[in-house]
Amino acid sequence: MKTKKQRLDTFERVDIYPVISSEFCAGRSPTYVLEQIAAGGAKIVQLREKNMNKRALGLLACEFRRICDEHGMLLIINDLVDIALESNADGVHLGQGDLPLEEARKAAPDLIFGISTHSMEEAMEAQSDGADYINIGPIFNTQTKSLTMAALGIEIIREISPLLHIPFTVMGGIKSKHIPELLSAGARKIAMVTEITADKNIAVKVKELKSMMS
Ligand code: 3NM
Repeated sequence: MKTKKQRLDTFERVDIYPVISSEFCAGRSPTYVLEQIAAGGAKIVQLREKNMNKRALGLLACEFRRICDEHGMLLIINDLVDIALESNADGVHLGQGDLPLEEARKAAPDLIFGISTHSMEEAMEAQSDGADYINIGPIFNTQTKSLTMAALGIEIIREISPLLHIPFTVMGGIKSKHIPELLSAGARKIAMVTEITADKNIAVKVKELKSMMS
């Protein structure tokens, strides 16, 4: 099993952060999509399933673990610490309404914990609560998640990033055309769902995105 330090070292090198939900895989299986993402050279994946029963999700997470191990990729599970432990994942991504970080950490001290944040206040709170990384979003409008708040816009990255001493990802409506402006605002880790998982040729897409970031 990897140590938390090894996991964080790999996380530091992440550029593209693909998030897979089976409902956004354009009719293909999530494991096929993960194989393609791995072939494109991604170093991390998040499994985000909101409507799957626990047994099916546990099995899928174990399949993801096997594929991630073959490619030296980190596996992050959305929301569920028990599924992350059962599948030997590297971390958990928590939303604002999920299990409090302190409690989650007690259950899984060696895992990386990321937290979704949607404002300066939430970002500062997650950092002081001890998150290993945060996500800032939604940067642009997205149909992928029903969010009550308006898109934050790129400027928020310039405002929040100087105050962070932990890594951060950005997310929400991000397409390849946005990469240059996100980079110039200070983003270095870019999380995407549909731009990657709904693409016809996922491996080529991931390679393109990575080359835009290097
Ligand atoms: N969380 P796409 S935005 C799952 O801002 C999720 O916290 C967000 O999907 C947040 O890349 C989002 O297809 C969906 O727009 C992002």
